[in-house]
Amino acid sequence: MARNDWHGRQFPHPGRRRPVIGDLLTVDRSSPIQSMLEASRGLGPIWELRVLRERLVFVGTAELTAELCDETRFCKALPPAVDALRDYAGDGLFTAYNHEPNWQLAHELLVPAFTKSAMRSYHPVMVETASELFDYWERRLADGPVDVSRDMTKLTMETLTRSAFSRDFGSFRTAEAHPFVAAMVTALETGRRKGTVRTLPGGSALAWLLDRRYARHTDYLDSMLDELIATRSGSDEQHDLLGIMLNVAHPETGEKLEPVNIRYQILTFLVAGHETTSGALSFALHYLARNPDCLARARSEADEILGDDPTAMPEFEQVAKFRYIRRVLDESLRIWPTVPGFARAPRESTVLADEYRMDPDDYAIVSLGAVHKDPAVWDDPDRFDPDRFLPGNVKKRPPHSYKPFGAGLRSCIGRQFAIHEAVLVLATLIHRFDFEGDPGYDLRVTERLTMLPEGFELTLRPRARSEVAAS
Ligand code: MNH
Repeated sequence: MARNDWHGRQFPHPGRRRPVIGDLLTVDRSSPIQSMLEASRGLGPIWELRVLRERLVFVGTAELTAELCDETRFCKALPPAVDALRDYAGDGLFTAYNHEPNWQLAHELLVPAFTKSAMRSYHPVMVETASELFDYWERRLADGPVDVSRDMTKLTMETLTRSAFSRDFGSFRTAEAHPFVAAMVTALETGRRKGTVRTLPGGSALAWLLDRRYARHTDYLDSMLDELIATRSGSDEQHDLLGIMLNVAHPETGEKLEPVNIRYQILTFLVAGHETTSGALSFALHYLARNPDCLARARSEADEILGDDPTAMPEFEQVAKFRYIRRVLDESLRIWPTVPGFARAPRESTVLADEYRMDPDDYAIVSLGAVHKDPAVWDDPDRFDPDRFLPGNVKKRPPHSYKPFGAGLRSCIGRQFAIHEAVLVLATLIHRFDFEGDPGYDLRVTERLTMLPEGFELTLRPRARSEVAAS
């Protein structure tokens, strides 16, 4: 039986299905996620798309998501677009199959690097990097508005390379993004296309051609990884993620990560660890610029905690006190989950929703864009309202109705890291700067591996000490 056959069960699909290409015409190449979501409206809680030989089954309700998040019955699955990333990320944490021993080993070795106490050691790096971005902005005020996604990506990339690999990428010394970003986006895009062409007759030849065409980028990534590791060989320190990967043995088995797996993990952290947070920050700034009342509340919280000096930076313990700003972040990730979905497969044959038989080689994709706006759970779902995340309101909602960091054992290892960084940056940014968006700007979202606002600019104005004190 073919993978994802669901016992021959058919699900609703958008109109216009064609022979051979299936629902390909409903998928816009430049914004596949958004066009697929758009096409699924009105199809009900579960729907499917066929793209060439691939069949994708999506769920879009909190109720079905809750069932799929039950770890006793379901586990992570890798849909083709994620599977294709294995060319670059192999059995690294994000792309490993559940049964691969390197997942367990890397998970156990690296979880200590993501505990609350570990966050304490990244905090000064996050503070320093955010200050550098703000100084960089102040030096360039005369250049006009800033491109928010571009600069948030610089910031999160720099924070990640400094905290995980103790490496300064020099992002604030030039206006352009680090060449790694372009190389990565191209490599991943190639991976995604390869995932599609491989399902065609003669697909592996096409995949090889794609590889050749983009060899320059993958060579660049390779040499960057080599260099990153080479600068650390011979040292046995374990103060960052790279140090742990190179030098720590499992306390019980004594096993260490193999060099090839370390390369996969570095690439995984570079990719998983920056664009996701950058998008979350950019969407949050978009909504703050659009909602003056929310901005006023967020700013008064920042001013109260940080005091009169607009350049003040928080202590580690203070970051958890920005409760309203945290709700702004949560609400932004509800409306625009920067990782738009995740896939789940049954551990053993089972029946989903008492109705749909699933075998372990069937999988469902949780469409977060739909689940986070499920009208059964979210009132007026398109409205931006951070107070949905007041503890009393969270308790009233069914579990698993909000899943921006995925589910279970394979959920996001970097969640605390992302939240600490994003809250810190939002609080200090609105404390130090006043900003204005272009009132004529309509949110456009680009899709790389994650979702990012496109063409979103802010005009910044540093706040004076007297102004902060008066507020
Ligand atoms: Mn992250 C897995 C979302 C920030 C490293 N991340 C996941 C998954 C989601 C996710 C969803 C689960 C995917 C799946 O089930 O297939 N991650 C996010 C979001 C942000 C984020 C929305 C920011 C906002 N992630 C980060 C950061 C890091 C990171 C920061 C690293 C520093 N994420 C990972 C890794 C995994 C992951 C590694 C894979 C974990 C595993 O499978 O063991």
